[in-house]
Amino acid sequence: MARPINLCDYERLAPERLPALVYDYYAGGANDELTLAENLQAWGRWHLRPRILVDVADIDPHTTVLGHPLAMPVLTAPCAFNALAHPEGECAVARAATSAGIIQIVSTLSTQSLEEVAMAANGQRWFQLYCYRDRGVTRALVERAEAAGYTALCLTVDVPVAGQRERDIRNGFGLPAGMRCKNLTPVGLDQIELVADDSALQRYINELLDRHLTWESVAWLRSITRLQLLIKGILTGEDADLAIEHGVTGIIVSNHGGRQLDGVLSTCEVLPEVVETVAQRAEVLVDGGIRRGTDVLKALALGARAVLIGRPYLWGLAVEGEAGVRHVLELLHQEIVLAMALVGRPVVSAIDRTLLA
Ligand code: FNR
Ligand code: LAC
Repeated sequence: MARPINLCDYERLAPERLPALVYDYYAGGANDELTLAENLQAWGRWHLRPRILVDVADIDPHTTVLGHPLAMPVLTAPCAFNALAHPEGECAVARAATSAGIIQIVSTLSTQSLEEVAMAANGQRWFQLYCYRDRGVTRALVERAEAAGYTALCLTVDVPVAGQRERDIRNGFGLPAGMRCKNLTPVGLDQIELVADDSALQRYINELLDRHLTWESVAWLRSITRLQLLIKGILTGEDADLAIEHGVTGIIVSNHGGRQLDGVLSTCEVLPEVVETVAQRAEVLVDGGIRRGTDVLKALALGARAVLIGRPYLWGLAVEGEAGVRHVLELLHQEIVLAMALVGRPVVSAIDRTLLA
């Protein structure tokens, strides 16, 4: 294929660059992958209402999220094990996100340590937190993220137990020899060794992450850090309400890219309910199936402050390392600018519900 010209082109190229085990881990979802497919299709069900004869000579896709400037309303989602795509892993993503002027959210399960990623580029970054059963382990991760200059914590709440990812079970997914979850090296929990006919990641999550996690845990987390706190994985108005009661300033509507509970609604369909309940008391972000500039505009029109992209940057990383991630972000930027021009909304604040039919 010639040079990719959109995000899906990168996805089509990725299988040539990745072992099947890695491709399936990145691409796959839980069980029948119904929600995975829904996430992609749901954005296409909304249609745009363009305004005409608006001066679109200058298009400005800048915005802020929780007070942090963003060159466009996009962040990179926390995805585990970026080194499976390219040896420069999370550090390459850090450099690409910084040059694009956006925020990188670094996974607890990164293959380079949170300190190494922080040293790789001077942009803004947030830390995605998985709570280990051992609260001492969790607290140490939070303290390290603070010390390394991360400006917010995203607590992921949709993995009390691991989803059933059948591709990973069939493939026997785990990390190759020598690859570690470096953030956990100090406590000796950094290995996810291959096991035949089972997902070593599923075992790891089920053994080590805290399935007792409740709102009390959120209160505890709120009490041990001054960092801004977001919850990632909210899918109902009821839970959005509780999150705000617990001092959360950002809510990420997410179904983990269809990798946890198969059969939940697409995030596009859930977003309006959450936005309505939140009623401006917190900022709402969304991820899942965003592949086009018009998808980003639709998410904003439905009330999201910004979106996260997951798999598209992993495909860029797999195909061309840092340059691939940069290109993915440039392509999305160009598509956002073009879409804003064609719908006659030259600034982000002009994108509202009247854009959609
Ligand atoms: C993820 N996701 C994820 N989320 C999280 O909070 N911590 C993590 O470590 C991971 N790891 C991870 C690995 C891989 C390979 C994927 C594809 C996803 C979920 C991720 O942050 C995000 O919610 C989805 O990827 C968004 O959907 P799209 O953009 O991939 O469709
Ligand atoms: C995943 C976990 C690690 O989605 O969040 O693979």
